[in-house]
Amino acid sequence: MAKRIIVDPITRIEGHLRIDVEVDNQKITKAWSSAQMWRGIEVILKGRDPRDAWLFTQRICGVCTTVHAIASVRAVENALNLEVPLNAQYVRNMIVALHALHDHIVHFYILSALDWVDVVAALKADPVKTAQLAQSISNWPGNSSKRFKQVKDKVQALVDSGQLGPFANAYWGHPAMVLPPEANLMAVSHYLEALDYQRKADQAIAILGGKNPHIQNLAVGGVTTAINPNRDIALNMDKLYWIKQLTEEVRGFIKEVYLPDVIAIGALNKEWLSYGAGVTNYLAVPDLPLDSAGKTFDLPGGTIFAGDLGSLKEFAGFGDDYFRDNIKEHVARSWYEGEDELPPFQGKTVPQYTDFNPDGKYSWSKAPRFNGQPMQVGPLAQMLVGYAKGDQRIVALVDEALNRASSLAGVKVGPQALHSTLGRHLARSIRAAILADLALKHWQLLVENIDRGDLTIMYPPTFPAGEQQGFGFHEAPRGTLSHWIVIENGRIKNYQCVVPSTWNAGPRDAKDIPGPYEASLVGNPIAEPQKPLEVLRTVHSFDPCIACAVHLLRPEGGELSTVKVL
Ligand code: NFE
Ligand code: MG
Repeated sequence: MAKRIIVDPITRIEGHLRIDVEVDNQKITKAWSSAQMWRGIEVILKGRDPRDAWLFTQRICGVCTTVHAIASVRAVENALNLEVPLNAQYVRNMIVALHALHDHIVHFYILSALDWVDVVAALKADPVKTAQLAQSISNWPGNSSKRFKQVKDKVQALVDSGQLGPFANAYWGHPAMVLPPEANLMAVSHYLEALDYQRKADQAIAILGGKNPHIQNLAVGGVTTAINPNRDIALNMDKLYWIKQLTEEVRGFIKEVYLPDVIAIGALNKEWLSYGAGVTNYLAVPDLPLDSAGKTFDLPGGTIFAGDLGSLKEFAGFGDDYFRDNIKEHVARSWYEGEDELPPFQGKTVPQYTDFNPDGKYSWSKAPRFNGQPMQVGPLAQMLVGYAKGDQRIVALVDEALNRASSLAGVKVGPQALHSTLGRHLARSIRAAILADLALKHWQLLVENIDRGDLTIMYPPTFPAGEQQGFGFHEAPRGTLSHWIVIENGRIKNYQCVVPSTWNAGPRDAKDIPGPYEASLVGNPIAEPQKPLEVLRTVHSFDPCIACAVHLLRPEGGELSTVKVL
């Protein structure tokens, strides 16, 4: 008989997510993804000055702090047909890239590695053999037997103290944890180093953005980062070289640690390259614009349907009408008034909480659809779009990673394996490697532009009377983000955010079609129903953020459901 497992809350994510699964014969047969929080950002924006929207929307999330700011200024600029100076694009692009580097490192090591890495089993590792393993996959200077011995002693001291700290309450010793002790020790050592490298990326963002989290240097029409090579208070050459140094250090960690670790963990858990595909319609938007208007980009965007790379249809640039005309948000299974599917410009956000009903309404998340279809968003979507397009950087790195995984796994791992739980991790680490190069490329472009004597950072906006509509998109760490604004006489009339985790974590729609988390869980094995590690593996592979997905807190902070502990 089918058994119901409720995991509530899912931990090591941002926000409050409940996952229900039905398990039959040790396999998941049905799943429900329920966002358990409601915030109110779209609602409080009404009537405000569009130039302030980015400061409010950026507070949607404490993880992807920059992304709503970027999407917001792009939406207002699109409504006003306003370009931004090249310097502003480059400064924004460096922030976008550095933020993603921080975010992808934190996601892999801090939020998801412990689904694969058994910290307690690392105590059985031989530090010399660990160094041999690590040196066989990477040239990272931190991969010495001395370092691994220190980390092993540190973990031993933690275990002896009985206080595991950040390593408490995981599913240690679970039968699905198959890494050899040495791979576990290597990964624990890299987990600790990851803390330093994500901070370096954050530091570089703070130098550019004034503070972090939540940058302060955006403006509709550009940035407020004063550039002057000769002034201490402005972005000068000293600060630019400091940023370059930090970015190079982070790039080293990504290429020599993060990417090889994901390849190794993937090869050692190869059956997880076949679980978790779920929705194989993919959506990504182009990003890192190379011109003032947002027509050419360093990262590709488009749609792919039914896993068929030949179906690729690209987005041309900011304002693309294929993007604008195909998105609707469904609320048939969400705790909002109405049943209608609405395009974002006409979008409504009127909360109406009823109980959790798996056959009716069961989530605070809306269900976005593209041309009526659920879409998977995230690094995998963007890497597949790039692969389908023949983007040289992406094809080269994807093929190299698949070849390395094949030789470690002893079986051919082809592009088909990307449609999976571990494929999402692999795509994210490849995207991080590409973004690290691109952060430095945009650093170079900025320096060359300054060298030509261009110090312009902003084209100030003017707001005509009457109504304007605009939308801005951004490929955030978790995928495609778009903000949609209707302006009337210089004030916000409507504002809707369609967010990566809304695409992925969203519930069923009016036609009962499940969202990506729900679809990806079906077919996953469950070895021990009391310890549903496999649910975490697949859900974490998307990097959930429910603060973003719902972007709406009940002001009274009321309890929405009782937490059911496993
Ligand atoms: Ni709150 Fe976010 C990202 C956005 S989530 S983390 O990336 O937008 O979907
Ligand atoms: Mg929304």
